[in-house]
Amino acid sequence: MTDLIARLGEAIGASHVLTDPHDLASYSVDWRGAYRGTPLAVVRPGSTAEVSEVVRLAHDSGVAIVPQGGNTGMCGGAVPSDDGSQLVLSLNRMRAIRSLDAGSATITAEAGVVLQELQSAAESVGMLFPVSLAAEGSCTVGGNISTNAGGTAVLRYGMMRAQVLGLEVVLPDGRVWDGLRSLRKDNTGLDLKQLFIGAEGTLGVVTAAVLALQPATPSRATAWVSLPSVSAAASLLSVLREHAGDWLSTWELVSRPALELVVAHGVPDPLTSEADWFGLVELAGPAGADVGSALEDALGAAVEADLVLDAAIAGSASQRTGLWSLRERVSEAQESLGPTIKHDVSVAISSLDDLVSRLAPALEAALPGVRPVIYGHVGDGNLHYNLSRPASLDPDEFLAHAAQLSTLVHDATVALGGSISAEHGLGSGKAATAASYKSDVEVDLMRAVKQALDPAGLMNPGKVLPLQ
Ligand code: FAD
Ligand code: 2HG
Ligand code: ZN
Repeated sequence: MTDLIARLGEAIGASHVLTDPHDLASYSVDWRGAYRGTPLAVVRPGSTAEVSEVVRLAHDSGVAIVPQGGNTGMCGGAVPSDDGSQLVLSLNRMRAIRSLDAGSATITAEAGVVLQELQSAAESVGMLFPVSLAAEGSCTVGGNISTNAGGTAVLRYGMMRAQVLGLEVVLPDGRVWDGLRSLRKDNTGLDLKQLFIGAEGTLGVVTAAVLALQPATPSRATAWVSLPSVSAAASLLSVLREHAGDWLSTWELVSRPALELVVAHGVPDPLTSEADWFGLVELAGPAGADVGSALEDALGAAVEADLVLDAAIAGSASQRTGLWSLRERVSEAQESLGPTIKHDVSVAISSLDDLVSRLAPALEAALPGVRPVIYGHVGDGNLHYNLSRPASLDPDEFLAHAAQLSTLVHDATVALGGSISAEHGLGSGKAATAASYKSDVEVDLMRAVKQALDPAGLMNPGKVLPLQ
């Protein structure tokens, strides 16, 4: 291995091949501290040619590679194994915006560009890059593509997959596939880029992408609402769509326990409602669009129909930021309670109420006092059904129940025709679980694709598909 490290140093510069345990620390653990590994080394190539050379050298030595972007993933996908045998390939030096074409509404960005930098680049030419999530100050284009990230504007713009027009990928043997096309229409055979989107680095390293931009939406109207039930939240979606049409860009749900956590972290709640459910609505339109009136009309109709109990509409940019914090800071606030058993499930919007009402008694019976902290992207049928520990248990005692509790959540979701991973992917944490719910045919197809692209099994092994 000393030989490989030396050759990697010759290829990309010794200062970009990290082996000192102190330098490896932040690349070896995910942001929650839930997944830990020990890399052989961390390599930080600065160009596609360097990524290609690193992957080729590793391939020729039979060494596995774990691509890493902002390391904000939820399922351990960017964390190496703990046996010191895998190279972490960080994309954080590949941060160039290669081109920006406002006329064609496209941007070509390298994989290490941070999502917020991409959004700012789009804004600089009066356009919008619509994928938005609370980790946007750290997560990267390559990570967003590789996890097919969702976020808070999916109901209007779709997930990351919907934004990708073209990709550049370094294949597991080091060859470069230049698929950086910016075409809206291209029916010349298989749409190969789709294989790499959501593949979590198991089929190759994404080095750059052509992404579609949208018209800017400078007119915004934002409200925080309280609701009588989850079924009201689902019905409200139709009312919002009736009144706002395509201006509806966000409809997010927050349960009372989730709200209480954020409020305890200092974010003020503008409502004094005793309700069990709350939500964030945002309409966004072009300059001059009367989104404010549309929001007031929609909420008026929702109050009439007993779907909304109370509402606070942001009157300024700072109030808007405050309302967004009530939703976006839940994840961080829940972390302060200690280990969380996370679930990222989706069902049809009409089944959300059923899911929540089935699970509450089942979880309480399995572990009395367990605390569901439910929130998520209700407009997409996607809930983060996260569990915090009962006061009576210490963290290890609580985590000993993880498998049993997660099986209850996942079984109920699948029984309703849902998915056990709506937007976070599988990583190492959920690979085996997902395979257990898929048919043999589906798992065989996934293995066949992996075998075709990565016959040596060196690209992020054990992620997405469990090792055989
Ligand atoms: P990483 O964590 O570094 O990697 C994720 C996976 O992609 C790994 O398997 C890794 O190997 C692979 N990968 C990374 N870069 C490449 C590349 N260039 N080529 C090939 N493979 C690569 N996610 C959502 O979908 N919606 C949300 O609303 C959301 N909110 C979040 C809020 C918070 C506070 C946090 C911390 C995370 C949130 N996430 C959310 C999860 C996370 O931000 C996303 O999964 C994000 O897309 C990961 O990007 P990253 O650059 O951090 O990737
Ligand atoms: C969100 O929607 C993220 O806030 C994070 O997807 C969810 O931390 C989580 O479980
Ligand atoms: Zn989410």
